[in-house]
Amino acid sequence: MSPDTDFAPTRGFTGRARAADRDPRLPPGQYDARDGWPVLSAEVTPELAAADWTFRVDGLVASPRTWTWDEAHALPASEYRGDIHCVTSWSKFGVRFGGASLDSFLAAAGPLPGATHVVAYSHTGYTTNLPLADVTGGKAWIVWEYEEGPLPAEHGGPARLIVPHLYFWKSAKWVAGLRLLDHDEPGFWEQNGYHHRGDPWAEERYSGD
Ligand SMILES: Nc1nc2c(c(=O)[nH]1)N[C@H]1C(S)=C(S)[C@@H](COP(=O)(O)O)O[C@H]1N2
Ligand SMILES: [Mo]
Repeated sequence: MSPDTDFAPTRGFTGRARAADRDPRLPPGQYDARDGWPVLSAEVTPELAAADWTFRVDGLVASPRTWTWDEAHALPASEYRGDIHCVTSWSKFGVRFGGASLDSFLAAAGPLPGATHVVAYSHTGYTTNLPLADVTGGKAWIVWEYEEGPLPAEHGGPARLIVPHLYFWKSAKWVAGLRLLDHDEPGFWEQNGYHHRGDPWAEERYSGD
């Protein structure tokens, strides 16, 4: 029996007790996955060698560009240390991802003034939409390292997008590119009922939340 169910019926302080015990890093409705890292893919893990991986930025940009593995690694190194949250309700605290800031790629391509949204797409065909403001200003990365090693293939290696302040379905694995648009265009999960933005602190899980 959990401590909550032990005293909840008699004391009626359930909500308050839970709030006090709760790790402040945990958004509402989430649990701590601790050592586990669930694999969540609507797709089969592709056989994608680093040498064949490319990342493109196009759409509403001054100069559309494609980076190879080596070219991407020549950008200033940048890492994310912090938490991640999946809409299926697991969160992981204090993980490290290494790669390059998405800002470095975007600066080279030069977003045009009309660009408001992006669609991130994968080498496998997965898509997800994001407001441009959610992937600029140090909030998004293209990463190829997890902790101190290479990003495992089932978690998106050789390289994936991470946008850790939003639910993790926005973090396209095996990322192939980013298209800048002047409108919002729902991606794979968003067409299937997920929220367009996906802020875990606001519990934006499904469209209408
Ligand atoms: N290309 C691709 N990226 C994807 C997915 C996918 O099916 N294909 N699943 C998304 C979902 S729903 C989640 S929660 C995370 C899961 O990442 P993980 O498998 O590394 O935990 O990847 C996201 N990125
Ligand atoms: Mo997910």
